[in-house]
Amino acid sequence: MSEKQYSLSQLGWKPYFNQQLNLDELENCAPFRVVQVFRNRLLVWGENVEKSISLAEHPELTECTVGDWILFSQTSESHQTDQTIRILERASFFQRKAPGSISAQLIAANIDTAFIVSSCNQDFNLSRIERYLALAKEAQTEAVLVLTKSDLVDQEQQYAYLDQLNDLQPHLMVVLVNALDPESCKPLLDWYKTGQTCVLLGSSGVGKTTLTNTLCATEEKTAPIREDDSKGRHTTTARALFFTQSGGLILDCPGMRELQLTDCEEGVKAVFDDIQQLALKCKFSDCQHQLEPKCAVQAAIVAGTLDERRLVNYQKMLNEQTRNTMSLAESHQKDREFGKLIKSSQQLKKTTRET
Ligand SMILES: Nc1nc2c(ncn2[C@@H]2O[C@H](COP(=O)(O)OP(=O)(O)OP(=O)(O)O)[C@@H](O)[C@H]2O)c(=O)[nH]1
Ligand SMILES: [Mg+2]
Ligand SMILES: [Zn+2]
Repeated sequence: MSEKQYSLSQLGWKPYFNQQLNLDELENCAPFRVVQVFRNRLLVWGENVEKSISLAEHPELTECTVGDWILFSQTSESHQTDQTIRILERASFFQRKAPGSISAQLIAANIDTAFIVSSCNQDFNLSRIERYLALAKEAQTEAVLVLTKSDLVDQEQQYAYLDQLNDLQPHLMVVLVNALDPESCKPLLDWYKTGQTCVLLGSSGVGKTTLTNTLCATEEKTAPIREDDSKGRHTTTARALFFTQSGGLILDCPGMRELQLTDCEEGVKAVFDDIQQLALKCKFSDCQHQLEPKCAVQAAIVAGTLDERRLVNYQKMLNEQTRNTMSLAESHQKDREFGKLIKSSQQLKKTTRET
């Protein structure tokens, strides 16, 4: 445990969390925010204090993700013997299907703004951007698109990227930056007021850590959580929260090679609201927008007002999230049935022994 200089509100504490505490808890407990998750421990920050929590001693906290608030009882002055009361209900959370598994993986919790980072080069991909936007919509979190490496393209190319994003979503907030230049990143600090938490989401190499370093106070460099990858590049391997110069918090994440959606129906539908609206005008209420007559969606594609790529991506994302959500629900059901089976066989053994 070490002393630090931050208040709960600087750490993102809000009335939403305070309301979850009863009078006794308000008096005798202390909330701590998860700043970093390691294999066997959590780094947490509380009022003017930082501490490391062993997951072996607190297995109930294995489910925690960065940004979570944990309530501990304060049984001693030194905070050494604190008991976990509970993980507080999340105001928002980001999740995806864990790569190589059917389970969901929590990416971050209690986020105010999502910075979707893409660079002005071959990484720029509208379908991928739509994927991140759906994630942010599902979490009911404000999304800002950050286009990095603006210094590597000329103005004409910059406008071409901006035009594509404007066509994608006319009111999408877009900030073009050279992540290495503090002056160019200044507009981003507007989203980092004290008590606000932003997450950086995007593929590997787009400049999330560079942005973090530029936006943070100099002593908050993110170097310790970066490793050399096979190509000798530094790549982020763990999610962590940092204070920025303007007093807000920023969560740097490892680049996502695969962002498979799960439990994200509302998010996907919100990102493709234009298609949803068109579908209301199709002749058949269950129109698949393929070869059906009087399909308003296909008519919009023919008229050039809807990009066919968008329809393809919409259907792909919707099917994917339905499939992933169902496999997860099925696996939970199987777990429950297996649990019941074990319980009833134990019961049977007990009754057989007793009789
Ligand atoms: N010229 C230029 N280079 C940039 C910019 N942003 C990032 N870079 C460079 O791009 C490389 C990758 O940047 P990182 O910040 O490590 O990328 P990342 O998104 O954190 O990558 P992962 O940790 O692997 O997810 C580094 O060499 C940066 O110096 C930019 O705006 N302009
Ligand atoms: Mg990084
Ligand atoms: Zn249709």
